Amino acid sequence: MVAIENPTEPIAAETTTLTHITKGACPHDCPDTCALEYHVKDGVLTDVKGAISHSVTAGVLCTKVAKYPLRTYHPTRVKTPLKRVGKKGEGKFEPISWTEALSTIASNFQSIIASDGAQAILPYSYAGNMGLLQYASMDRRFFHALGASQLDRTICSSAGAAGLQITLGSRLGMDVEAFAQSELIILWGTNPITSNLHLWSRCQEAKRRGAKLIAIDPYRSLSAEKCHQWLPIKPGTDAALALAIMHVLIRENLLDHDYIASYTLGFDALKLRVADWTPERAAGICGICANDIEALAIAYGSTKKAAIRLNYGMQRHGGGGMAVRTVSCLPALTGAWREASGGALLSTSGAYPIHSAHLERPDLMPRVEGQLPRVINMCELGDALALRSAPSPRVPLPPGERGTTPVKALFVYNANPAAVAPDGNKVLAGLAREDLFTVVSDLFITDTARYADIVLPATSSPEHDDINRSYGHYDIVLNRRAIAPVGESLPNTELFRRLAKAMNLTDPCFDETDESMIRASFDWTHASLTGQSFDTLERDGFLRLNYPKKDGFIAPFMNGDFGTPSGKCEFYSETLAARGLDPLPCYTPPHEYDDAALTAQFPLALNTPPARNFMNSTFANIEELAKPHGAPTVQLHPQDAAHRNIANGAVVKVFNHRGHMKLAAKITDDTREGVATILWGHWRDHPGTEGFVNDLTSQALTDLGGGATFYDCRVEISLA
Ligand SMILES: Nc1nc2c(c(=O)[nH]1)N[C@H]1C(S)=C(S)[C@@H](COP(=O)(O)OP(=O)(O)OC[C@H]3O[C@@H](n4cnc5c(=O)[nH]c(N)nc54)[C@H](O)[C@@H]3O)O[C@H]1N2
Ligand SMILES: Nc1nc2c(c(=O)[nH]1)N[C@H]1C(S)=C(S)[C@@H](COP(=O)(O)OP(=O)(O)OC[C@H]3O[C@@H](n4cnc5c(=O)[nH]c(N)nc54)[C@H](O)[C@@H]3O)O[C@H]1N2
Ligand code: SF4
Ligand SMILES: [Mo]
Repeated sequence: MVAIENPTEPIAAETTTLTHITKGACPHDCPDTCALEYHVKDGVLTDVKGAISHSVTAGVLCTKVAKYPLRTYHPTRVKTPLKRVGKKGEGKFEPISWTEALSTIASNFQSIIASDGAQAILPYSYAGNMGLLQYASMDRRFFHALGASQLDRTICSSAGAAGLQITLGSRLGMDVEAFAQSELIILWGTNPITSNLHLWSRCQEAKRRGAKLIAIDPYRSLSAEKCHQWLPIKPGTDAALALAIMHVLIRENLLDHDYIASYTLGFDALKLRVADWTPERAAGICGICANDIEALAIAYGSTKKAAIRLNYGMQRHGGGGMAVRTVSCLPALTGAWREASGGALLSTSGAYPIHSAHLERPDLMPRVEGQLPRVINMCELGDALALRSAPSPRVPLPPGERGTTPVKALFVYNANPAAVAPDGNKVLAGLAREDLFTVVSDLFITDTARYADIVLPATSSPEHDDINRSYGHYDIVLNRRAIAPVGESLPNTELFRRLAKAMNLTDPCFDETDESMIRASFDWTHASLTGQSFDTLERDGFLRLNYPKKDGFIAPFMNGDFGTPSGKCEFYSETLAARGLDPLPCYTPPHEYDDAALTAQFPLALNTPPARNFMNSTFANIEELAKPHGAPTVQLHPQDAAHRNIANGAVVKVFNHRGHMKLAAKITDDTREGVATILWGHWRDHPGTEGFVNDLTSQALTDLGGGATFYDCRVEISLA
């Protein structure tokens, strides 16, 4: 028997053997933000299912979350606060009480503030949990009130977000469900079978209806393999390809002149810009033959129901911001935005009227001589911990003392920088500093937690309440706690509420409950929520925002409505011109390709996209998911392997001037010539390996948005 639990009541010890179902939201860093059902029997989470009534989820979950109880009840869950008793990195800890943990943190923070100022404290968090409360609420209030250094959270999407903002004026895009009706789908730098399952199911539906699917990717990913055509582009050259597509569209007059005249800015300048971007010119850069480029452009320009799913592959290069900007110009040329099943989708995260000023309280930040605390770009953590200042390119540091304050305390939550941050050797050297006081809140002893002075146990989503937006659809999804916290673990909100008390922070915002924050997370008076209420969200577990619709699907730009300064899709951007940047779409080569000496020494490009069974480094410690993936390998094209006398299965050393990794080679033409691919997500110290993927990657930043350049990375490979 199944009973629906009243989610607002406290969780009592179960006296019956009924299965209770509580509505949840997947908190992981995935565009799908599935609506979940937590199945609980006798107080124990027995199963997690996808909500059938939620149209995007449609009752289907990925393997990772379908096995969620394995993670929630994993024997290695951290169940109490811990203090370090071994050397940093050794991973030896002893349990302590919450009282001792909080007072140790408070006294260390207080003495660091007294000696070096609050900017010597650096919070480091990302999207281990994307619930609005667990991602950014009480934690931000706490660090703002302290006056700690600010963290620029750039590791994932800031380059693409900047590219979209310049061109479209917002982070909006196609409705994921409309892909099922598309006639042509271009998967451009994305592998949805791995990273966007509910988009892939719509692509399959479109394929069954006769749509053509094309993947543009240097690697024949699981998704590329199932497309009609795979175009193995050289990494980091997507903008050149897009410029040549525009050239052909204009030459062949495959344009929607009315859409261009009504809703775009700068067409004449764009026409001049792409005049010499012939397919032949782009072919020399992209490594795709001119005929294929021509055919792609003609196919693209021949239907309005042409959908581009662009994603992070193209962004993680020096020119990543401009690449996204250039690709996102395409649908305005052909008028594909007029159809719900045409257009482009990178992110929908800009759709939500989030009350972030209330949740995060940036007004609590103190000003010194009129200046807010410095900003440190998270991609530059290695440099920041090397006692040098790490100014953000977006927020220049004021000259003087404030810029050179060393980082003396690091507070990590929702993140695992020892594994995920670039230039890993520098990050580890920083984490190993004896004079760095490190706190890590996590569910597990991750690669980062091994370096912590204090580890704090965190809850998983069935153990706390939250409210979620999505970056892949237009729904709000509510998460209600279904079970009691495992051990002494706490939600991030409660952890920072208690820490604020321990540090004598008296602002009443530190007393606000999770329930009050959940209800205040969105501006319910905003046009996108007209006719909606918290009560309907509570009843159904999810609700869809109001945006203009066509054929039942959201079609955000069918009547223009761009969020740019001109209100148009800006082929020409005055904003870029004012910043001294190229105002028109252009091709910026990757940092490490442009460097002839580096390319000679390290002739291969390293591509490290995520593995299917993991979520970044999350889940890689769950045997049932890690085992089917197997040990990490470096995939190498047969030609590249032959040049180096490398046989399939041989142990090789992948190296550059930053670091190395030893692992087994897999010889395959799934990866294009000149590109070595490692599916990423394993933790450090995987048996049979030495070194680590992110010891090879660079702290260099993208052209726009100060983003990470993980895939802009030259290496050489030799037999180990
Ligand atoms: N299972 C699983 N799902 C995930 C994640 C995970 O770790 N595991 N991570 C989540 C997160 S944080 C994110 S940001 C998203 C990422 O989502 P996506 O960006 O869709 O990432 P991938 O699915 O790896 O697809 C990236 C593809 O880009 C290709 N690529 C690399 N360089 C280039 C290039 O220069 N040009 C082009 N055209 N392609 C290139 C890679 O070979 C790869 O196939 O996925 C999310 N979902
Ligand atoms: N080489 C290479 N490196 C990459 C990438 C790549 O493609 N290639 N991708 C990059 C991208 S796109 C991203 S987004 C980053 C991801 O980097 P991170 O956001 O650091 O992602 P995870 O590795 O999943 O680490 C999240 C951690 O948060 C913990 N966590 C989960 N929920 C909670 C909670 O409620 N409270 C607390 N306190 N902790 C919680 C999890 O257990 C996990 O250890 O990695 C980047 N690094
Ligand atoms: S990780 Fe993505 S696909 Fe899997 S349950 Fe969560 S939102 Fe859905
Ligand atoms: Mo990401």
